[in-house]
Amino acid sequence: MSKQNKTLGEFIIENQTAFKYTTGELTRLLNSIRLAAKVVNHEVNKAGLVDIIGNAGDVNIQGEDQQKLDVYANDVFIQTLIKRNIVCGIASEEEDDFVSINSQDSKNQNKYVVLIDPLDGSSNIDVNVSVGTIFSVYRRITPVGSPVTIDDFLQEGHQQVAAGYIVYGTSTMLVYTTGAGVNGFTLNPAIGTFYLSHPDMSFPLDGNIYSCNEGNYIHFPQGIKDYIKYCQMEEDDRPYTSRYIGSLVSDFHRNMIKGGIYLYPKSSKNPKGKLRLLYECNPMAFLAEQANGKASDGFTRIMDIKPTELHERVPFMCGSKHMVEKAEEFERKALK
Ligand code: AHM
Ligand code: MG
Repeated sequence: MSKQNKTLGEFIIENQTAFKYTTGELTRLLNSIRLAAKVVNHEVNKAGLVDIIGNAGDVNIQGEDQQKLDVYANDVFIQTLIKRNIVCGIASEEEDDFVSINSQDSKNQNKYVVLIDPLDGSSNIDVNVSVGTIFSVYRRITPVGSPVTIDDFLQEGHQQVAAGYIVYGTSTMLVYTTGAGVNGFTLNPAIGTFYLSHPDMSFPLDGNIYSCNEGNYIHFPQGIKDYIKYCQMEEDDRPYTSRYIGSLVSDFHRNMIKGGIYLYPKSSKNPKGKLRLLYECNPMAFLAEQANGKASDGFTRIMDIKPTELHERVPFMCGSKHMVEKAEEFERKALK
């Protein structure tokens, strides 16, 4: 069988021995995420057909309206992981606090915690634009068998053991890393199987796409404004082209394939940035670095930031290495 014909299930099993802490637990965890992704994909795909779009009426901890599919995706991922008894804790963008999980015998022996954004970019759902799921996995640091604590979730990004995303796009893909490169799998919806379609994904070192919400330009820090002007300048291989879907997973996915940079800087509107460190930026940073790219807050490597709260926000830039380095250079220059 050629490498491209491999299914995600086969790939996970074949690669579990390469993972240094292997006990089969991470394999079961990834298989559960694969299953939940298929269930959510089914629902996302019929969003235009049934009366499921629109606000659920709840407001989450960040003061944003939740949409029905956000709630649905949250339930599917959390319930799938809880019922299979493979994690000891879950934190989600849609939950104010982390969930501590007890196994049937009430002594949870599981080692992993999962942090998840069940449906990112959900403001795009009702206009039929791609959305995504982002996940991040850590080994707990508190003793196995005891209830998880906030410390198990507030770990630096470089401690991640796995991270990935699902993009519900023109085709649905699951892309993940366990620290040995990045591989992408495309769902064949007819038979409900993910196939390895994008082995060893890698950001080109340079690119010509910049992705940011330029509507916020006036509120950006000077260094970011200068970098955007640099992208637009007629010189060498520039001007670059601007592409912004407003759906992090989709913008990241395109930039990884074509070469580009995604920026969500801090601004006077969002003084700490908008994106969440633990379940948006860290997993994307892990994937970026594993794919020869780079992720930072403009000054510091994202995966070196010490988290202080579950729903913490950070400025974020991520993508082709040379492009991120250039944007950092402008940020530093503007401070002098
Ligand atoms: P969400 O978690 O509320 O969906 O917000 C995250 C999304 C990202 O997917 C996207 O890149 C960004 O917010 C878009 O924000 P904006 O509309 O301010 O440009
Ligand atoms: Mg989100």
